[in-house]
Amino acid sequence: MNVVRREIVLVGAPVNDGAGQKGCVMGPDAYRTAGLGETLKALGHSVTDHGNVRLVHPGNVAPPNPVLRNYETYIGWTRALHAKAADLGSSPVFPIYLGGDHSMAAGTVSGQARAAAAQGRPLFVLWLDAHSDFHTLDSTASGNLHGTPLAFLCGLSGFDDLLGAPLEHPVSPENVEIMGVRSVDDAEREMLIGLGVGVSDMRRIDESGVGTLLTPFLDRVREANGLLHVSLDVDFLDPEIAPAVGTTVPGGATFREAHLVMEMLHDSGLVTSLDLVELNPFLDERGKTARLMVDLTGSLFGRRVFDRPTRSF
Ligand code: 4U7
Ligand code: MN
Ligand code: MN
Ligand code: MN
Repeated sequence: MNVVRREIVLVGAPVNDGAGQKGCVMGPDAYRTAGLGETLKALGHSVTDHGNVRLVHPGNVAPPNPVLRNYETYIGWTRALHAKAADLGSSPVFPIYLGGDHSMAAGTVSGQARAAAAQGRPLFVLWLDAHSDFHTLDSTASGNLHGTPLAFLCGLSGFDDLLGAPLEHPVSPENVEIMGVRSVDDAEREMLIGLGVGVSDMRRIDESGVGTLLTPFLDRVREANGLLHVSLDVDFLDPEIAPAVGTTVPGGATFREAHLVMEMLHDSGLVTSLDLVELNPFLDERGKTARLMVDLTGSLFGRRVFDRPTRSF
């Protein structure tokens, strides 16, 4: 098989407190149970499971906005995952962060961005999600912190508590592409437009096709010699095929659209780290969503029907 053998490291991030509904804490073990490691090994990769990262509680920090829920654990997880990701990002391994709700990406992506900067390479981020997760700590109305990580990562202000200092290596908003969006709050929309974040909403996907929208972004990553982090929120997928998520929005990516994204990402050879987030196994139907997420990861790591044409004419 024509796959580049990767050294994959699995990192559990049992982050639960950023979402409104409990249950993402079980995500890492659901991926292990669904055979993520075995699937990747069967594709010819080496897989090491580093177990779960542990939360280090930061002590008392007053939330800047009374609506915020579980602010201190957001800080604790961000710091712990930032340190882990900065470490893994400086070695040749491919980390897969098993969530956990999407607030964990504040740590994983900022750590990968630090490691990228140390190599003098820009980090690009592909955010596959029904939502844009672009609230600041001021603008969020729900107070659910899984709606804020991308704003933090792009360097918006007000997040200095997370790492205890201003973010040193923000991701350039122009290097972010959000795909699959169909639920954006007004405050987020203004900030996304103001900063020039790339957004391919579901309507654009319907009109142009997901492949046509993904190609120019991948070309830019390649031209910039960038590293590419993919953050895959379960709710990117249509809830009919992926019910195990607390924040379902109808009209999501189909089975084939999602696989095509993963297959194109594989063929690009550009992806260097991955988050699998927002799986809530408590809401799943006999492991259906966990298995789909594992299969999608398989496509990202080279699974295909044919690895060469069946004939030459
Ligand atoms: B997820 C929301 F209001 N925007 O802020 C909010 F619609 O990581 C949803 O993408 C956030 O699942 C969803 O609570 C965060 C809401
Ligand atoms: Mn999300
Ligand atoms: Mn979402
Ligand atoms: Mn969600």
